[in-house]
Amino acid sequence: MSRKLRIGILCHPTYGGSGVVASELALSLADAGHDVHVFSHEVPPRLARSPGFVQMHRAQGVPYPLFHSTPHDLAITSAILDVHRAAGLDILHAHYALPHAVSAYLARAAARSDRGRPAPRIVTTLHGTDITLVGNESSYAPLTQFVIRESDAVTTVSHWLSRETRARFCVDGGAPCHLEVIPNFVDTAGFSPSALREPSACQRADGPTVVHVSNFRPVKRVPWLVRAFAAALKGRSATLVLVGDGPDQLECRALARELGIVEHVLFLGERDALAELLAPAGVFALSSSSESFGLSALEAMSCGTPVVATDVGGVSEVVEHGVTGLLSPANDREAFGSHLAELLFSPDAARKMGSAARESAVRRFERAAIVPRYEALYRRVLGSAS
Ligand code: GMT
Repeated sequence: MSRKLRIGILCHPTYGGSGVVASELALSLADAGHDVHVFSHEVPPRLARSPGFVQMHRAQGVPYPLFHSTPHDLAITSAILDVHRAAGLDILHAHYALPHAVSAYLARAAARSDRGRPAPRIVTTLHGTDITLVGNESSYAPLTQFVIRESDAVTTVSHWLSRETRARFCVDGGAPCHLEVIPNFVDTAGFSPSALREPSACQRADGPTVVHVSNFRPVKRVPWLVRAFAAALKGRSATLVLVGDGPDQLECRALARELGIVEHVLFLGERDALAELLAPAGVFALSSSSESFGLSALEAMSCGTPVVATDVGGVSEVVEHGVTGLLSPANDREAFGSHLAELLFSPDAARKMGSAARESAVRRFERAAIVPRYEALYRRVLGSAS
């Protein structure tokens, strides 16, 4: 039998996206019998709500007058070293290039100079804006490129993100980039059409519902979605259920008032009961200007809810146009609104696509099929000894 691994997972404690992938992976690896430690400056919400056998290291650092801001990434490096010296870590899995791949790189360098236990190997998973926005910013690009090349293995969550990474960071003839695509995954038992365990806002709402879940950052274009939804209504009864919070939330509230659709838009804020909100929804909407994968769309599909989305980034690797949802060009708000109306007001078509969406989530993105690919990658970078 293969020996159990000691794995450190570094992540942002985000409510969605990379924080969810990292937490679900940590919990799944612990279930498989590995020793798993999560390093972050807060407990990621998806981990917080689980009783799973994962050790959490909350590393925030200490403010000091000389520091412009508190360097929590250095505190994470120190916490990793502490665990490594006491118990040994085989793998450091950094989610989102900056700052985590840098923290992992420093910890590996320090562990090498310790000359005690073998230093851990680094696996970096790129999620999206760590390449397209943050990594592309000139103040961070050279460091992003360095850590990609210094990682023992790098994964991307979609083929699209792999191509973007190659085009931006692997073109100058330096050390080769070893990129592997491992798509995001979903727990299809938890996110299921029968997830409704308690009454949900989607059932109380007026008419069929469109659900959107995000952090309301500009890249998600929630105000654009509110406008598209208003156009789809045409005097009919339906509700847009907005889950999550972030910078554009106030603008969306003002816009709903301006467009005269306040009665048709619900703001639920951040919620843990996502499956319960997604399962009874008529449609899930993803209106981003860029999206490397679209994990929230996959969670909706797994609940049997069809998706209306913009055809950007890696979204078409998740949602199949005309089968599991409807895609439109990023700037075609009219088409997006028509797609919303088509699924909201033709329940038979929506149900058919919802069933296909569930089938696709189970067949292509089931957690039990994807997590072993990370385990196999860890063992590969550790060499045959493990
Ligand atoms: O890159 C981000 O915007 C943040 C990131 C996150 O940490 O929430 O989201 C990205 O990673 C998710 C998980 O892999 C993907 O499902 C999202 O598509 C991706 N977001 C973008 O590309 C905008």
